[in-house]
Amino acid sequence: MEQLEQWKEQLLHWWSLLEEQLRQVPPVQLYAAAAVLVFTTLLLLSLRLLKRAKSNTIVLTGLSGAGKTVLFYQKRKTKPVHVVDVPGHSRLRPKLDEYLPQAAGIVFVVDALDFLPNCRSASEYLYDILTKGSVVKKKIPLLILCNKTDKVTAHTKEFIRRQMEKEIDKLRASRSAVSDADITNEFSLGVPGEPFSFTQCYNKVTTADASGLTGEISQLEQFIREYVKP
Ligand SMILES: Nc1nc2c(ncn2[C@@H]2O[C@H](COP(=O)(O)OP(=O)(O)OP(=O)(O)O)[C@@H](O)[C@H]2O)c(=O)[nH]1
Ligand SMILES: [Mg+2]
Repeated sequence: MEQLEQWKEQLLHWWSLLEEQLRQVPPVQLYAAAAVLVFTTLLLLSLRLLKRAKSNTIVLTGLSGAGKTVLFYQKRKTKPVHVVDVPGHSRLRPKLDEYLPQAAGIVFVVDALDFLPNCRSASEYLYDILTKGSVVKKKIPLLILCNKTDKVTAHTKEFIRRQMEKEIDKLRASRSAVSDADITNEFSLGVPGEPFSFTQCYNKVTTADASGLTGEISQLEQFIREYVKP
């Protein structure tokens, strides 16, 4: 109780000091300071709103040659959704980080025809995406889109999913061994001691089929409908 009184006294003392100080400052300066304060608050608020409003972007990623650009043009023929096509070449991959903050969903395009020789590098790229802070924190849903299913020799999405889970499981072991020096993977994947499965991810990971060539993209459309509010 006594302490509370002491605090009150101290506070009143500071207040009177402040008042005295303020009286010495010309009023114009006070108004200017208040205006700057209000202006910055408004600016920050509007920036925040703008960021949220822009979150209707679907980001297409995947290795070079997976068929992203063909899918991109197929998608453009239908409903107006903001889709960005990030080239798979490793030198252009940093572009992805620019779009992720606005992404409502990520579509990871896989070449289902030429899958096996590319399985490792595709899994590595996917691993990097799934451990990014911007993806994990916002739980951005990711669709593994197995493209080129117009060809009979294309692998099924179940096969591709299983192979990529196995590959990521191996990567997880090798990456965590060097993780102290490696800062690019901000988060770890899966449950330690358990075989990796996409169901263990913080964000929802699903699989689907498509053919950019024949325009069979109904499962892609469904994913977009689910996560992009018109
Ligand atoms: N059979 C078949 N071929 C396809 C399909 N989609 C794309 N292709 C072919 O695959 C090749 C690569 O397609 P792109 O769309 O350029 O690949 P990308 O993913 O944009 O590649 P980058 O821009 O280098 O990252 C082209 O020769 C396409 O004709 C498909 O659905 N079926
Ligand atoms: Mg392309």
